[in-house]
Amino acid sequence: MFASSRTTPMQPVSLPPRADPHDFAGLRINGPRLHQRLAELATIGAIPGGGVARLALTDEDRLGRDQVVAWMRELGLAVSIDRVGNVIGTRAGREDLPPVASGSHIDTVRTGGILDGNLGVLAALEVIATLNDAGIRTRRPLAVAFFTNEEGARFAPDMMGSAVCQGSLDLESALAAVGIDGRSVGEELARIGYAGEATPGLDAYAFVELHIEQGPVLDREGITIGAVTGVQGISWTELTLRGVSNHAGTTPIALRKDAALVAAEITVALRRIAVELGPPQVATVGALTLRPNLINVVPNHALMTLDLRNTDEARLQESERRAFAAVAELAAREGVEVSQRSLARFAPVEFDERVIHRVERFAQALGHSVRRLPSGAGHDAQMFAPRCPTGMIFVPSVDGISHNVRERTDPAHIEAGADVLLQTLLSLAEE
Ligand code: HGY
Ligand code: MN
Ligand code: MN
Repeated sequence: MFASSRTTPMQPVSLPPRADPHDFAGLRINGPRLHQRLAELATIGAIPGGGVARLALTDEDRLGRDQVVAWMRELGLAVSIDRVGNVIGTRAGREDLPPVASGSHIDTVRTGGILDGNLGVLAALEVIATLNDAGIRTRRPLAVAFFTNEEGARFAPDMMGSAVCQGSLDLESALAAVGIDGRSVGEELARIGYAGEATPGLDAYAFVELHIEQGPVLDREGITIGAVTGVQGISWTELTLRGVSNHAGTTPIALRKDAALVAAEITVALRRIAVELGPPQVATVGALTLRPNLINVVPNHALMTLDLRNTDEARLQESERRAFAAVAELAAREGVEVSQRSLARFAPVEFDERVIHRVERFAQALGHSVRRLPSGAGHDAQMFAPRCPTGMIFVPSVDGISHNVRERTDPAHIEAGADVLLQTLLSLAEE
């Protein structure tokens, strides 16, 4: 029995005795139904190459939301939409207790694969469908959620909806966030009809999320299930560089204040810092726009983003210190002004040993290879970890590819992950 993480220290416990009335060990999800739903959702916002583009709160996201809400209702879930657009479908338990929750996100990056986030939501719905088919009513309610703007690609920060849901981001700041196209979250929620009335919040007994690894580890080692130990820290910063636009032909090098040069040198400096600090440190300049962006004009303006991550908070801070020092020095050397704005900052998160252990045990009981590993990507689960026993289940990404239309996972691995999710949620929901 998990006492709320707020009251008792978390000690690893052995698995509780399996609760009858049903022996769930033989229960399995319906693989073809899960693949069918994944394929149907993938038609919404489909882009060439087999991926999807459903940036948060776009019309494509609205259509995806409508489809998943329709599936939630078909499965008999009570659907609530909160003021930041999080959608939670709840299945009643035998008793009115804090629910066991699962889910993920259905918004994607612009070059998204069909599994990132979507797998976690649709596998959780497949768990519900499997319990409906088997006529099983769990002791605790089950809640399946998709959270607004997990990706953060249009509006920062990422994991926005789950952060508001779990109280680590205030609602007004989220609604006021302005996206890369100048529209606010609040405006876009209203425009697509997902400015719900429910107050954001979910007091879960436990939270478990199934997700693709999005990295190379499981695929390279030939392992089917990842028992995720936690999520690395994330630091997102926006830089605005201001130089002087000038004629590309007449302006001597010594007289230039070239914003593009400084942006390029910052990009190189970030790679140097990541290599100096060594794995798992990563550093990325993902977005860079120059103005006036013309062949014969020295750029006077660069807008760029820095994404720094590490599993260790102290080393993440060291990477930030080195990066910001390099930015200041390179800008000063070129006579370019720089201003910076934090877009997101999440410390590393550790998941609950009891949930990690349970994922391992069920993976083994189902005959799947399993190993522990941290998550390089951010996830909605990290917002639940400080509030309730939380864990994640990974399945391999072929060649470690993600945020890329070529994102793929072996169908058998998808089914294995969903079966481990089924067993893990069931065991928690009978406590
Ligand atoms: O950026 C991330 O790690 C996640 O995909 N939002
Ligand atoms: Mn994701
Ligand atoms: Mn993602």
